[in-house]
Amino acid sequence: MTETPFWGPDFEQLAQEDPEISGILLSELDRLRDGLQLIASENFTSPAVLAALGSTLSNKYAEGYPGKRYYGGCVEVDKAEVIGIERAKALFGAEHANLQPHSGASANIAAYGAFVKPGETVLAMSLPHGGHLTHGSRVNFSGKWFNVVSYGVREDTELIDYDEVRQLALEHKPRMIICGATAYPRLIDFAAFRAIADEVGAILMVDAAHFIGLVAGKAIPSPVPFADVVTFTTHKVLRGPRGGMILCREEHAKAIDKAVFPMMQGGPLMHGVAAKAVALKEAASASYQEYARTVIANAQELCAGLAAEGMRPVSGGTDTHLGLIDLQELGVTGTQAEERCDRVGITLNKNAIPFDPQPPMVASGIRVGTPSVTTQGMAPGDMKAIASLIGRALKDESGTEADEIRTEVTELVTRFPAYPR
Ligand code: DSN
Repeated sequence: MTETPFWGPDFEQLAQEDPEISGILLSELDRLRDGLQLIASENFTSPAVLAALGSTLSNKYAEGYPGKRYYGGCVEVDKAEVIGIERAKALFGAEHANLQPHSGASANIAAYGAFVKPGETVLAMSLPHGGHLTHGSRVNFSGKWFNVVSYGVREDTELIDYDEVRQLALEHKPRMIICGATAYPRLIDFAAFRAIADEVGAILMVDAAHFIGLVAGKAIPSPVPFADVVTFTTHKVLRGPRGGMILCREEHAKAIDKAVFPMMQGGPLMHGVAAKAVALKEAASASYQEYARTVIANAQELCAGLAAEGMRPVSGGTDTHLGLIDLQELGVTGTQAEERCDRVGITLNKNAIPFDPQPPMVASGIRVGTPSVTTQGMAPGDMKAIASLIGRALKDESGTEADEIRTEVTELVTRFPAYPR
């Protein structure tokens, strides 16, 4: 038998050389397999994506872009990056793509760097209403270096208040308007944002991190025709490696590329770039489109099931992969809910709800998402069981039912193995 030509992940060698770390890897795999993973921003990457991540492309310095590098020996990584760029452009109908941002925050820093100078005004969604740290939080570079004006949702509908967005834009004349969120379950009206941006001469940036996988799967409308620039992470519904990506109009290509490198980052992570290319190929398949549609159908059923358990979905439900759930009627805080779910093997996160009376570290809500359970093969018919398990876990203040609930969680996930043994 000839030796395998690929020098890839070798778990046995890791186990021999570093049992401490290999043990952690195995325990984490058990944790993923044995529990319900409902964090809206997580997913289970494919073995092909993991293989690219665990490859020798990790060794290569490749500052610059394909054909214009500051290091020799980039011939192979150049090919991987070009393939990835072409796949991104084709999948999203974009004029330009940059696969080098290390993360969503890095992609957002680059977008600010390309379009806004320190001290200039940016209009973005406030974090307590579902935005993101990089959309102007006072503790983040965005809030420290830029004059960020925030919009939010209406108290009665819990939907983005487009009238408020327009009024604030007219009043403050932002250089850039950002839409996109981390805890907003509804579709965003990109055409409305485009019209407001045009009215005040602003750049429109869409932070599509949470929903870009649904766009890739053609399950929801795309922001690409409306935005000057679209930033996102590659590891959420899109199911790629951890990382970031930027799409933009050709007229902004140079500014974006220069903002990623050399302005914000040094050497790209070429194993990550190759893994992004693999994920983009997977996302272009018909089965991925079916997956994206099921992610939404599952989230809608999960919200309905949680409502039946006495928990209120913010805005009444969801159009996407996530539900934001108000627990006030149940008399349980977000922190308590996260802890009670954790002890039965259900992983989710506490989350502020709009106009939350609690501080963010306590919060009145939870955020639930269906990317991972859908990758496992669960269907809308399975969501009622998950909602019931969450409901029982939350109402079990003393923890006396915890063992029984955990057993039922294990029984459920065993029918849908993540990374089958
Ligand atoms: N941390 C991500 C999320 O969970 O939504 C956003 O950056």
